[in-house]
Amino acid sequence: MTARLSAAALGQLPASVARPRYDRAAITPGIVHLGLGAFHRGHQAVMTEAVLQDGAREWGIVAASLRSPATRDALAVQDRLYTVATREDDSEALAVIGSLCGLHVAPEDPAALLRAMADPRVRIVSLTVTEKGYCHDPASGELDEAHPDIRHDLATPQAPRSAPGLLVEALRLRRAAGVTPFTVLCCDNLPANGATVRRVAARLGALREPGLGAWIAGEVAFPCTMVDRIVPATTQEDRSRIAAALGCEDAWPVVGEAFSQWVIEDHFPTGRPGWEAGGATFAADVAPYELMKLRMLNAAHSALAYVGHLAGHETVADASNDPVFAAFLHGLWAEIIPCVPAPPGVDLHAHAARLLARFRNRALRHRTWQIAMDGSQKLPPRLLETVRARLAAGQPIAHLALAVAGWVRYVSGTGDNGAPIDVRDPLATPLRQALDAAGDEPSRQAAAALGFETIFGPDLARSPAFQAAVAHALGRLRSLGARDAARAVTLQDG
Ligand code: CS2
Repeated sequence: MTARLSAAALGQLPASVARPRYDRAAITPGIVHLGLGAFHRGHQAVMTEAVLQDGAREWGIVAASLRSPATRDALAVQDRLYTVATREDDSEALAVIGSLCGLHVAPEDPAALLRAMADPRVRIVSLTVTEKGYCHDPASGELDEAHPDIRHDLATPQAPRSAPGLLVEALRLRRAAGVTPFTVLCCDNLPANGATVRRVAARLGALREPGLGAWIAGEVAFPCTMVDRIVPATTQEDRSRIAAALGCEDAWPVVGEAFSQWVIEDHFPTGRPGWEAGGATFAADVAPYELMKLRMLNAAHSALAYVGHLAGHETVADASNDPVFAAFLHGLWAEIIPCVPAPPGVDLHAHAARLLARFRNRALRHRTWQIAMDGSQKLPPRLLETVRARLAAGQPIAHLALAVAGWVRYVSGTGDNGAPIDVRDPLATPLRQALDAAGDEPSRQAAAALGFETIFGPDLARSPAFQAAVAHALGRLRSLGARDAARAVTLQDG
Protein backbone atom coordinates (compact mmCIF):
# COMPACT_ATOMS: atom_id res chain seq x y z
CA MET A 1 0.00 0.00 0.00
CA THR A 2 1.22 3.47 -0.87
CA ALA A 3 2.25 5.77 1.99
CA ARG A 4 0.00 8.59 3.04
CA LEU A 5 0.73 12.26 2.41
CA SER A 6 2.26 13.73 5.59
CA ALA A 7 4.87 16.19 6.78
CA ALA A 8 7.42 13.36 6.64
CA ALA A 9 6.48 12.55 3.03
CA LEU A 10 7.01 16.11 1.77
CA GLY A 11 10.72 15.55 1.09
CA GLN A 12 9.94 12.56 -1.15
CA LEU A 13 7.48 14.32 -3.45
CA PRO A 14 8.51 14.87 -7.08
CA ALA A 15 10.33 18.18 -7.56
CA SER A 16 7.50 19.55 -9.71
CA VAL A 17 5.05 19.50 -6.79
CA ALA A 18 4.93 22.82 -4.91
CA ARG A 19 4.93 22.54 -1.11
CA PRO A 20 5.27 24.66 2.03
CA ARG A 21 8.75 26.17 2.27
CA TYR A 22 8.11 27.71 5.69
CA ASP A 23 8.31 26.18 9.16
CA ARG A 24 4.74 25.00 9.81
CA ALA A 25 5.45 24.54 13.52
CA ALA A 26 6.00 28.30 13.83
CA ILE A 27 2.58 29.23 12.38
CA THR A 28 -0.01 30.61 14.83
CA PRO A 29 -3.77 30.79 14.26
CA GLY A 30 -5.05 34.11 12.91
CA ILE A 31 -8.14 32.92 11.03
CA VAL A 32 -10.93 30.53 11.95
CA HIS A 33 -12.71 29.27 8.87
CA LEU A 34 -16.19 27.73 9.01
CA GLY A 35 -16.85 25.27 6.18
CA LEU A 36 -14.04 22.86 5.30
CA GLY A 37 -15.28 22.07 1.79
CA ALA A 38 -13.34 21.92 -1.46
CA PHE A 39 -13.98 25.57 -2.30
CA HIS A 40 -12.26 26.94 0.80
CA ARG A 41 -9.33 24.60 0.37
CA GLY A 42 -8.99 25.52 -3.30
CA HIS A 43 -9.40 29.27 -2.87
CA GLN A 44 -8.85 31.17 0.42
CA ALA A 45 -6.51 28.53 1.88
CA VAL A 46 -4.37 28.73 -1.27
CA MET A 47 -4.22 32.54 -1.14
CA THR A 48 -3.29 32.28 2.54
CA GLU A 49 -0.59 29.72 1.68
CA ALA A 50 1.02 32.40 -0.50
CA VAL A 51 1.03 34.76 2.51
CA LEU A 52 2.75 32.12 4.66
CA GLN A 53 5.24 31.33 1.89
CA ASP A 54 5.99 35.07 1.96
CA GLY A 55 7.09 34.87 5.57
CA ALA A 56 4.01 35.83 7.63
CA ARG A 57 3.57 33.60 10.68
CA GLU A 58 0.40 34.82 12.34
CA TRP A 59 -2.17 33.83 9.74
CA GLY A 60 -2.61 30.10 10.09
CA ILE A 61 -6.13 28.82 9.47
CA VAL A 62 -8.09 26.80 12.01
CA ALA A 63 -10.78 25.20 9.86
CA ALA A 64 -14.04 23.66 10.99
CA SER A 65 -16.63 21.41 9.39
CA LEU A 66 -20.12 22.31 10.51
CA ARG A 67 -21.53 18.88 9.66
CA SER A 68 -19.59 15.79 8.71
CA PRO A 69 -16.24 14.67 10.17
CA ALA A 70 -15.17 13.13 6.82
CA THR A 71 -12.77 15.84 5.64
CA ARG A 72 -11.26 16.29 9.10
CA ASP A 73 -10.75 12.52 9.34
CA ALA A 74 -9.00 12.53 5.98
CA LEU A 75 -6.77 15.51 6.73
CA ALA A 76 -5.94 14.88 10.40
CA VAL A 77 -3.79 11.83 9.58
CA GLN A 78 -2.05 13.82 6.82
CA ASP A 79 -0.78 16.51 9.21
CA ARG A 80 -3.53 18.72 7.70
CA LEU A 81 -1.75 18.70 4.35
CA TYR A 82 -3.64 18.27 1.08
CA THR A 83 -3.03 18.73 -2.61
CA VAL A 84 -4.54 21.27 -4.95
CA ALA A 85 -4.53 20.09 -8.58
CA THR A 86 -4.88 22.94 -11.06
CA ARG A 87 -6.30 21.45 -14.25
CA GLU A 88 -6.72 22.89 -17.70
CA ASP A 89 -7.63 20.88 -20.80
CA ASP A 90 -4.19 19.36 -21.23
CA SER A 91 -2.26 20.20 -18.09
CA GLU A 92 -2.22 19.57 -14.39
CA ALA A 93 -0.05 21.27 -11.75
CA LEU A 94 0.09 20.04 -8.16
CA ALA A 95 0.70 22.01 -4.98
CA VAL A 96 0.61 20.68 -1.42
CA ILE A 97 -0.95 23.29 0.85
CA GLY A 98 0.09 23.73 4.48
CA SER A 99 -1.97 26.70 5.67
CA LEU A 100 -4.39 24.70 7.86
CA CYS A 101 -3.05 24.76 11.42
CA GLY A 102 -6.03 23.25 13.22
CA LEU A 103 -9.19 21.23 12.52
CA HIS A 104 -12.55 21.06 14.24
CA VAL A 105 -15.87 19.36 13.68
CA ALA A 106 -18.53 21.64 15.17
CA PRO A 107 -21.15 19.02 16.17
CA GLU A 108 -18.51 16.89 17.94
CA ASP A 109 -17.28 19.66 20.18
CA PRO A 110 -18.87 23.07 19.67
CA ALA A 111 -17.17 24.41 22.82
CA ALA A 112 -13.72 23.69 21.39
CA LEU A 113 -14.58 25.53 18.19
CA LEU A 114 -15.99 28.48 20.17
CA ARG A 115 -12.77 28.62 22.20
CA ALA A 116 -10.79 28.76 18.96
CA MET A 117 -13.04 31.59 17.69
CA ALA A 118 -12.64 33.47 20.97
CA ASP A 119 -8.81 33.18 20.92
CA PRO A 120 -7.48 36.78 20.92
CA ARG A 121 -4.90 35.82 18.26
CA VAL A 122 -7.77 35.12 15.84
CA ARG A 123 -8.63 38.31 14.00
CA ILE A 124 -10.77 36.96 11.15
CA VAL A 125 -13.55 34.40 10.99
CA SER A 126 -14.23 33.51 7.38
CA LEU A 127 -17.04 31.36 6.03
CA THR A 128 -17.94 29.10 3.12
CA VAL A 129 -21.09 27.41 4.36
CA THR A 130 -23.12 27.64 1.11
CA GLU A 131 -26.13 29.90 0.59
CA LYS A 132 -28.42 27.93 2.86
CA GLY A 133 -25.90 27.96 5.72
CA TYR A 134 -26.88 31.51 6.70
CA CYS A 135 -30.46 30.49 7.61
CA HIS A 136 -31.91 33.51 5.86
CA ASP A 137 -34.90 34.01 3.65
CA PRO A 138 -33.38 34.13 0.17
CA ALA A 139 -35.89 36.62 -1.26
CA SER A 140 -35.74 39.18 1.57
CA GLY A 141 -32.25 38.51 2.96
CA GLU A 142 -33.62 38.53 6.55
CA LEU A 143 -32.91 35.87 9.20
CA ASP A 144 -35.43 33.02 9.01
CA GLU A 145 -36.40 32.96 12.68
CA ALA A 146 -38.43 29.78 12.22
CA HIS A 147 -35.42 27.87 10.81
CA PRO A 148 -34.88 24.71 12.91
CA ASP A 149 -31.17 25.47 13.40
CA ILE A 150 -31.93 29.01 14.57
CA ARG A 151 -34.54 27.75 17.00
CA HIS A 152 -32.03 25.21 18.23
CA ASP A 153 -29.35 27.88 18.67
CA LEU A 154 -31.69 30.16 20.60
CA ALA A 155 -32.64 27.29 22.88
CA THR A 156 -29.05 26.04 23.31
CA PRO A 157 -26.85 29.07 22.64
CA GLN A 158 -23.67 27.61 24.16
CA ALA A 159 -23.73 24.72 21.68
CA PRO A 160 -24.81 26.33 18.42
CA ARG A 161 -25.01 24.38 15.19
CA SER A 162 -25.66 27.11 12.62
CA ALA A 163 -23.03 29.48 11.26
CA PRO A 164 -24.92 32.55 12.55
CA GLY A 165 -25.26 30.83 15.95
CA LEU A 166 -21.50 30.18 16.12
CA LEU A 167 -20.66 33.75 15.08
CA VAL A 168 -23.00 35.28 17.63
CA GLU A 169 -21.89 33.10 20.53
CA ALA A 170 -18.19 33.58 19.76
CA LEU A 171 -18.66 37.36 19.46
CA ARG A 172 -20.58 37.37 22.74
CA LEU A 173 -17.73 35.49 24.45
CA ARG A 174 -15.17 37.96 23.11
CA ARG A 175 -17.24 40.92 24.18
CA ALA A 176 -17.67 39.48 27.68
CA ALA A 177 -13.92 38.86 27.93
CA GLY A 178 -13.03 42.34 26.65
CA VAL A 179 -11.39 40.95 23.50
CA THR A 180 -11.78 42.96 20.28
CA PRO A 181 -14.22 41.31 17.88
CA PHE A 182 -12.94 39.40 14.88
CA THR A 183 -13.75 40.55 11.36
CA VAL A 184 -16.37 38.35 9.68
CA LEU A 185 -15.43 37.49 6.11
CA CYS A 186 -18.20 35.80 4.14
CA CYS A 187 -16.90 33.94 1.09
CA ASP A 188 -20.20 32.60 -0.23
CA ASN A 189 -22.10 33.63 -3.34
CA LEU A 190 -24.65 35.84 -1.62
CA PRO A 191 -25.59 39.32 -2.78
CA ALA A 192 -23.85 41.98 -0.64
CA ASN A 193 -22.53 39.04 1.33
CA GLY A 194 -20.94 41.01 4.17
CA ALA A 195 -24.03 43.16 4.69
CA THR A 196 -26.29 40.10 4.50
CA VAL A 197 -24.33 38.24 7.17
CA ARG A 198 -24.22 41.37 9.35
CA ARG A 199 -28.03 41.64 9.16
CA VAL A 200 -28.54 37.96 9.98
CA ALA A 201 -26.00 37.92 12.84
CA ALA A 202 -27.25 41.19 14.33
CA ARG A 203 -30.83 39.94 14.30
CA LEU A 204 -29.86 36.68 15.99
CA GLY A 205 -27.79 38.65 18.51
CA ALA A 206 -30.81 40.85 19.28
CA LEU A 207 -32.98 37.79 19.85
CA ARG A 208 -30.29 36.37 22.07
CA GLU A 209 -29.48 39.16 24.50
CA PRO A 210 -30.40 42.85 24.90
CA GLY A 211 -27.76 45.07 23.33
CA LEU A 212 -25.89 42.25 21.58
CA GLY A 213 -27.50 42.83 18.20
CA ALA A 214 -26.72 46.53 18.16
CA TRP A 215 -23.15 45.83 19.31
CA ILE A 216 -22.65 43.33 16.48
CA ALA A 217 -24.11 45.73 13.91
CA GLY A 218 -22.03 48.64 15.20
CA GLU A 219 -18.70 47.14 16.30
CA VAL A 220 -18.03 44.16 14.06
CA ALA A 221 -16.63 44.53 10.53
CA PHE A 222 -18.28 42.46 7.78
CA PRO A 223 -16.39 43.28 4.57
CA CYS A 224 -18.02 42.16 1.32
CA THR A 225 -16.12 39.82 -0.99
CA MET A 226 -16.41 38.37 -4.44
CA VAL A 227 -14.94 34.87 -4.69
CA ASP A 228 -14.40 33.02 -7.93
CA ARG A 229 -12.77 29.74 -8.77
CA ILE A 230 -14.42 26.68 -10.25
CA VAL A 231 -13.69 23.83 -7.82
CA PRO A 232 -15.88 20.77 -8.50
CA ALA A 233 -16.33 17.97 -5.99
CA THR A 234 -13.32 15.63 -5.90
CA THR A 235 -13.81 12.25 -7.58
CA GLN A 236 -12.20 8.84 -6.99
CA GLU A 237 -10.50 9.23 -10.34
CA ASP A 238 -8.93 12.48 -9.10
CA ARG A 239 -7.68 10.70 -5.99
CA SER A 240 -6.06 7.87 -7.96
CA ARG A 241 -4.47 10.14 -10.56
CA ILE A 242 -3.09 12.51 -7.93
CA ALA A 243 -1.77 9.64 -5.77
CA ALA A 244 0.10 8.29 -8.78
CA ALA A 245 1.64 11.69 -9.47
CA LEU A 246 2.58 12.33 -5.81
CA GLY A 247 3.86 8.84 -5.09
CA CYS A 248 1.73 8.82 -1.95
CA GLU A 249 -1.96 8.84 -1.18
CA ASP A 250 -3.92 12.01 -0.45
CA ALA A 251 -7.40 11.02 0.78
CA TRP A 252 -8.95 14.40 -0.02
CA PRO A 253 -7.22 16.46 -2.68
CA VAL A 254 -8.96 19.41 -4.35
CA VAL A 255 -9.21 19.99 -8.09
CA GLY A 256 -9.79 23.40 -9.66
CA GLU A 257 -9.28 25.55 -12.72
CA ALA A 258 -6.28 27.89 -13.08
CA PHE A 259 -8.49 30.99 -12.86
CA SER A 260 -8.88 32.29 -9.33
CA GLN A 261 -10.15 35.70 -8.25
CA TRP A 262 -10.87 37.27 -4.89
CA VAL A 263 -12.01 40.86 -4.62
CA ILE A 264 -12.29 42.04 -1.03
CA GLU A 265 -13.60 45.21 0.56
CA ASP A 266 -10.62 46.51 2.53
CA HIS A 267 -12.22 46.86 5.94
CA PHE A 268 -10.28 44.90 8.54
CA PRO A 269 -10.04 47.06 11.69
CA THR A 270 -7.69 44.61 13.45
CA GLY A 271 -5.53 43.75 10.45
CA ARG A 272 -5.49 41.21 7.67
CA PRO A 273 -3.08 38.98 5.76
CA GLY A 274 -1.35 40.36 2.67
CA TRP A 275 -3.57 38.24 0.44
CA GLU A 276 -2.30 40.24 -2.53
CA ALA A 277 0.58 37.72 -2.46
CA GLY A 278 -1.93 35.08 -3.56
CA GLY A 279 -3.54 37.26 -6.24
CA ALA A 280 -6.40 38.84 -4.22
CA THR A 281 -7.34 42.44 -4.93
CA PHE A 282 -8.82 44.97 -2.55
CA ALA A 283 -11.48 47.43 -3.61
CA ALA A 284 -13.46 50.20 -1.97
CA ASP A 285 -16.66 48.88 -3.53
CA VAL A 286 -17.05 45.18 -4.24
CA ALA A 287 -20.67 45.39 -5.38
CA PRO A 288 -20.03 45.57 -9.15
CA TYR A 289 -17.72 42.52 -9.01
CA GLU A 290 -20.20 40.60 -6.90
CA LEU A 291 -23.13 41.41 -9.18
CA MET A 292 -21.14 40.50 -12.28
CA LYS A 293 -20.13 37.19 -10.71
CA LEU A 294 -23.60 36.20 -9.52
CA ARG A 295 -25.51 37.40 -12.55
CA MET A 296 -23.13 36.17 -15.25
CA LEU A 297 -21.14 33.16 -14.03
CA ASN A 298 -23.43 31.72 -11.39
CA ALA A 299 -26.60 32.48 -13.38
CA ALA A 300 -25.23 30.67 -16.41
CA HIS A 301 -24.07 27.81 -14.21
CA SER A 302 -27.55 27.38 -12.76
CA ALA A 303 -29.21 27.65 -16.18
CA LEU A 304 -26.89 24.93 -17.53
CA ALA A 305 -27.39 22.88 -14.40
CA TYR A 306 -31.16 22.63 -14.92
CA VAL A 307 -31.69 22.77 -18.65
CA GLY A 308 -28.40 20.96 -19.38
CA HIS A 309 -29.12 18.23 -16.85
CA LEU A 310 -32.60 17.70 -18.31
CA ALA A 311 -30.98 17.38 -21.73
CA GLY A 312 -28.73 14.61 -20.42
CA HIS A 313 -25.50 16.61 -19.99
CA GLU A 314 -23.64 15.31 -16.97
CA THR A 315 -21.12 18.13 -16.67
CA VAL A 316 -20.83 21.84 -17.39
CA ALA A 317 -18.09 21.06 -19.93
CA ASP A 318 -20.34 18.59 -21.77
CA ALA A 319 -23.16 21.14 -21.94
CA SER A 320 -20.98 24.13 -22.93
CA ASN A 321 -19.21 22.18 -25.66
CA ASP A 322 -22.64 21.36 -27.15
CA PRO A 323 -23.25 24.08 -29.80
CA VAL A 324 -26.94 24.29 -28.84
CA PHE A 325 -26.09 25.20 -25.28
CA ALA A 326 -23.23 27.50 -26.29
CA ALA A 327 -25.76 29.44 -28.38
CA PHE A 328 -28.23 29.36 -25.49
CA LEU A 329 -25.56 30.84 -23.20
CA HIS A 330 -24.92 33.66 -25.67
CA GLY A 331 -28.62 34.45 -25.70
CA LEU A 332 -28.82 34.27 -21.93
CA TRP A 333 -25.84 36.60 -21.45
CA ALA A 334 -27.33 38.99 -24.01
CA GLU A 335 -30.35 39.31 -21.71
CA ILE A 336 -28.18 39.62 -18.60
CA ILE A 337 -25.42 42.03 -19.68
CA PRO A 338 -27.60 45.18 -19.90
CA CYS A 339 -28.58 44.56 -16.25
CA VAL A 340 -25.03 44.28 -14.91
CA PRO A 341 -23.00 47.34 -13.87
CA ALA A 342 -19.53 46.69 -15.32
CA PRO A 343 -16.67 46.89 -12.81
CA PRO A 344 -13.98 49.44 -13.73
CA GLY A 345 -12.15 48.43 -16.91
CA VAL A 346 -14.20 45.27 -17.56
CA ASP A 347 -15.82 44.62 -20.96
CA LEU A 348 -18.78 42.36 -20.13
CA HIS A 349 -18.90 40.80 -23.62
CA ALA A 350 -15.25 39.80 -23.36
CA HIS A 351 -16.03 38.56 -19.85
CA ALA A 352 -18.80 36.32 -21.23
CA ALA A 353 -16.41 34.87 -23.83
CA ARG A 354 -13.91 34.12 -21.07
CA LEU A 355 -16.62 32.44 -18.98
CA LEU A 356 -17.57 30.18 -21.88
CA ALA A 357 -13.92 29.16 -22.28
CA ARG A 358 -13.74 28.38 -18.55
CA PHE A 359 -16.94 26.33 -18.69
CA ARG A 360 -15.55 24.35 -21.63
CA ASN A 361 -12.51 23.16 -19.67
CA ARG A 362 -12.87 19.41 -20.18
CA ALA A 363 -10.36 18.56 -17.48
CA LEU A 364 -12.98 19.51 -14.88
CA ARG A 365 -15.93 17.21 -14.28
CA HIS A 366 -18.24 19.75 -12.71
CA ARG A 367 -21.53 17.92 -12.50
CA THR A 368 -24.72 19.74 -13.44
CA TRP A 369 -26.33 17.80 -10.58
CA GLN A 370 -23.91 19.37 -8.09
CA ILE A 371 -24.68 22.92 -9.23
CA ALA A 372 -28.42 22.17 -9.38
CA MET A 373 -28.48 21.64 -5.61
CA ASP A 374 -30.22 24.23 -3.45
CA GLY A 375 -31.79 26.11 -6.35
CA SER A 376 -34.36 27.66 -4.04
CA GLN A 377 -31.49 29.56 -2.45
CA LYS A 378 -29.54 30.22 -5.63
CA LEU A 379 -32.20 31.42 -8.03
CA PRO A 380 -32.98 34.78 -6.37
CA PRO A 381 -29.53 36.40 -6.62
CA ARG A 382 -28.45 34.58 -9.77
CA LEU A 383 -31.46 34.87 -12.06
CA LEU A 384 -34.38 36.63 -10.46
CA GLU A 385 -32.81 40.07 -9.94
CA THR A 386 -32.13 40.18 -13.67
CA VAL A 387 -35.68 39.03 -14.42
CA ARG A 388 -36.97 41.90 -12.24
CA ALA A 389 -34.82 44.48 -13.98
CA ARG A 390 -35.82 43.33 -17.47
CA LEU A 391 -39.52 43.11 -16.67
CA ALA A 392 -39.40 46.62 -15.20
CA ALA A 393 -37.84 47.83 -18.46
CA GLY A 394 -40.36 45.91 -20.59
CA GLN A 395 -37.61 43.74 -22.10
CA PRO A 396 -37.99 40.09 -23.18
CA ILE A 397 -36.86 37.35 -20.79
CA ALA A 398 -37.16 34.21 -22.92
CA HIS A 399 -33.75 32.74 -22.01
CA LEU A 400 -34.06 33.61 -18.32
CA ALA A 401 -37.57 32.13 -18.28
CA LEU A 402 -36.28 28.89 -19.81
CA ALA A 403 -33.69 28.66 -17.04
CA VAL A 404 -36.39 29.15 -14.39
CA ALA A 405 -38.68 26.68 -16.17
CA GLY A 406 -35.76 24.21 -16.25
CA TRP A 407 -35.55 24.56 -12.48
CA VAL A 408 -39.33 24.01 -12.11
CA ARG A 409 -39.14 20.87 -14.19
CA TYR A 410 -36.02 19.70 -12.38
CA VAL A 411 -37.55 20.09 -8.89
CA SER A 412 -40.67 18.26 -10.06
CA GLY A 413 -38.39 15.22 -9.79
CA THR A 414 -38.93 13.88 -13.32
CA GLY A 415 -36.84 14.81 -16.34
CA ASP A 416 -37.08 14.20 -20.07
CA ASN A 417 -38.25 10.68 -20.91
CA GLY A 418 -39.58 10.22 -17.39
CA ALA A 419 -36.09 9.96 -15.88
CA PRO A 420 -36.20 10.38 -12.06
CA ILE A 421 -34.09 13.21 -10.62
CA ASP A 422 -32.41 13.14 -7.21
CA VAL A 423 -33.37 16.66 -6.08
CA ARG A 424 -31.37 18.15 -3.19
CA ASP A 425 -32.89 21.34 -1.87
CA PRO A 426 -34.15 22.53 1.52
CA LEU A 427 -37.54 23.09 -0.13
CA ALA A 428 -37.51 19.86 -2.18
CA THR A 429 -40.52 18.32 -0.43
CA PRO A 430 -42.92 21.28 -0.47
CA LEU A 431 -41.93 22.10 -4.04
CA ARG A 432 -42.57 18.55 -5.17
CA GLN A 433 -45.91 18.48 -3.38
CA ALA A 434 -47.02 21.79 -4.88
CA LEU A 435 -46.03 20.67 -8.39
CA ASP A 436 -47.69 17.27 -8.00
CA ALA A 437 -50.88 19.00 -6.88
CA ALA A 438 -50.73 21.40 -9.84
CA GLY A 439 -50.86 18.60 -12.41
CA ASP A 440 -49.41 18.72 -15.92
CA GLU A 441 -50.70 21.96 -17.31
CA PRO A 442 -47.74 24.42 -17.75
CA SER A 443 -49.55 27.53 -16.53
CA ARG A 444 -50.71 25.75 -13.38
CA GLN A 445 -47.19 24.42 -12.81
CA ALA A 446 -45.73 27.89 -13.25
CA ALA A 447 -48.26 29.35 -10.82
CA ALA A 448 -47.53 26.63 -8.24
CA ALA A 449 -43.76 27.16 -8.36
CA LEU A 450 -43.91 30.95 -8.44
CA GLY A 451 -46.20 30.83 -5.41
CA PHE A 452 -43.09 30.25 -3.25
CA GLU A 453 -42.61 33.83 -2.10
CA THR A 454 -39.44 33.06 -0.13
CA ILE A 455 -37.89 32.44 -3.53
CA PHE A 456 -39.74 34.80 -5.88
CA GLY A 457 -40.75 37.58 -3.50
CA PRO A 458 -44.28 38.98 -3.56
CA ASP A 459 -43.64 40.88 -6.80
CA LEU A 460 -42.50 38.06 -9.10
CA ALA A 461 -44.89 35.62 -7.44
CA ARG A 462 -47.72 37.80 -8.77
CA SER A 463 -46.26 39.02 -12.05
CA PRO A 464 -48.50 37.90 -14.95
CA ALA A 465 -45.71 38.58 -17.48
CA PHE A 466 -43.25 36.38 -15.59
CA GLN A 467 -45.79 33.65 -15.08
CA ALA A 468 -46.69 33.65 -18.76
CA ALA A 469 -43.02 33.46 -19.81
CA VAL A 470 -42.27 30.57 -17.43
CA ALA A 471 -45.43 28.73 -18.49
CA HIS A 472 -44.50 29.14 -22.15
CA ALA A 473 -41.00 27.78 -21.47
CA LEU A 474 -42.42 24.87 -19.45
CA GLY A 475 -44.68 24.02 -22.38
CA ARG A 476 -41.69 23.98 -24.68
CA LEU A 477 -39.68 21.83 -22.32
CA ARG A 478 -42.49 19.34 -22.23
CA SER A 479 -43.27 19.24 -25.93
CA LEU A 480 -39.74 19.55 -27.34
CA GLY A 481 -37.46 18.19 -24.62
CA ALA A 482 -34.77 20.32 -23.01
CA ARG A 483 -32.21 20.44 -25.79
CA ASP A 484 -34.67 21.44 -28.48
CA ALA A 485 -36.30 23.92 -26.13
CA ALA A 486 -32.89 25.57 -25.70
CA ARG A 487 -32.46 25.58 -29.48
CA ALA A 488 -35.93 26.99 -30.05
CA VAL A 489 -35.52 29.82 -27.57
CA THR A 490 -32.25 30.87 -29.20
CA LEU A 491 -33.57 30.66 -32.77
CA GLN A 492 -36.97 32.22 -32.21
CA ASP A 493 -36.49 34.58 -29.31
CA GLY A 494 -32.77 35.33 -29.41
C1 CS2 B 1 -21.50 26.98 -8.72
C2 CS2 B 1 -20.38 27.72 -7.95
O1 CS2 B 1 -22.07 25.19 -7.32
C3 CS2 B 1 -22.46 26.25 -7.81
O2 CS2 B 1 -23.58 26.69 -7.60
O3 CS2 B 1 -22.18 27.90 -9.52
O4 CS2 B 1 -19.86 26.93 -6.96
C4 CS2 B 1 -19.28 28.19 -8.90
O5 CS2 B 1 -18.55 27.12 -9.42
C5 CS2 B 1 -18.34 29.13 -8.20
O6 CS2 B 1 -19.07 30.19 -7.63
C6 CS2 B 1 -17.29 29.67 -9.18
O7 CS2 B 1 -16.57 30.69 -8.61
